[in-house]
Amino acid sequence: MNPAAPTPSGRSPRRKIGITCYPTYGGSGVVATELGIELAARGHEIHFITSSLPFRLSGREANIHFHEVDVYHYPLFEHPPYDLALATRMAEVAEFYSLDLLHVHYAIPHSISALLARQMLETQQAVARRRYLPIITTLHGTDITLVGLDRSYLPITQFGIEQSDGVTAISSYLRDRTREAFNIKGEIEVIRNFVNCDVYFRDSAKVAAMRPRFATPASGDRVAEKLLVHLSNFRPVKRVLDVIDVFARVAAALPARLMLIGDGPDRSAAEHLAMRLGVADRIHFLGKQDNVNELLPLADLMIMPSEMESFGLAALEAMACGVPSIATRVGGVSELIDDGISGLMFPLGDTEAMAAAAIALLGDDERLTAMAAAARKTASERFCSTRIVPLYENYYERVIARDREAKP
Ligand code: GMT
Repeated sequence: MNPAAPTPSGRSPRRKIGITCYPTYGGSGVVATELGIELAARGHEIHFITSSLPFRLSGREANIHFHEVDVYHYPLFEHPPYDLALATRMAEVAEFYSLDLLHVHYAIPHSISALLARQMLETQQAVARRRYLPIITTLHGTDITLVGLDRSYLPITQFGIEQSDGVTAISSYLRDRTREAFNIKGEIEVIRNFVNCDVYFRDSAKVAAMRPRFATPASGDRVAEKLLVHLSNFRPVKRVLDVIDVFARVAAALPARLMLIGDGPDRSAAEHLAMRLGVADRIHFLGKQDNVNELLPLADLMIMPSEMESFGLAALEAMACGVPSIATRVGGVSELIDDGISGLMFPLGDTEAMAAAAIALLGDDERLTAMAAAARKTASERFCSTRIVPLYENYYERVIARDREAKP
């Protein structure tokens, strides 16, 4: 491998990095895509190898290339083998573009496809073309806490983790859980979720212009409506029905509206419950949205009552916009939210306590403003991309150097 030239900033060698993730809506895809965008902006050459264009990419960004994985459908295949098509494309892209490493997000099946690609490159027929391709796997959450624990996936998830050249987890909680559930002895680097604080922030003029579309402002004797928000992929683990329950209690106590951003399996159950509780006309079901950075700052409060969050990226994005969260004390959420200061945490399912806290907070402007400021401060001081992305760059260099030493 030739020594890499430095990036324009001179902070890190310019690397050619392949990134694979789920390109549709979901936290791991968001992190992978935002990471690619940030790395490209820092001068690295990024190659997304995915089944479709990741949803936050336009495909026209400088230093970013997109390689679509095409899966051949043959009538015999009841389940077309995407993992194999992905491995083949990974190996091709790595060879054709001389990638320095492959960074895969979400263990299943991406780490396994990457291992196959690495083996294909190592054992090419033409000896001169043989090379070692380092693989880094980033664990995000349900790949470990849910899917990976199913007996049909556990051994192969463990294999993918153990055979990767580097493994990162997005919280200490997830690192510890992975070690314990999969009996992993090797090192797992914790690199937490991040947010671009120049993109996610509250612009008062924009909020003043847009918020009236979602919540009625004060006028005459009428007090302003409060605006709550929830952002997720509406999977059962997100407990969207708890969001509706909390909101219905809040709306019974004070004038309020709710923005629901996202879509997924529990959407229709949420619509039914909203109708049954008589709050459907106070809820904006916005569906999947691309520019959530324009919507989040409009809100006063985020509701994240998840059954599990290994970190809670949605809450972080809201916090960067000055919106604190009412959240459940699960998984790695306490690594993000300082209870009582930058947000509030409750036991899973305690919608009564969540609603009571929301009502009290929304009725206390001074406390709400202080919590909003603390939320922004946490995001900007601890989780901005400017702080976290260099941790990935540094980790890449350590893995590449270690592999070079072990496999000269
Ligand atoms: O279930 C989701 O929220 C999607 C999931 C994923 O892997 O796509 O998100 C996980 O990764 C996010 C980004 O790293 C974390 O912030 C979320 O906490 C995590 N979700 C869960 O653990 C349920």
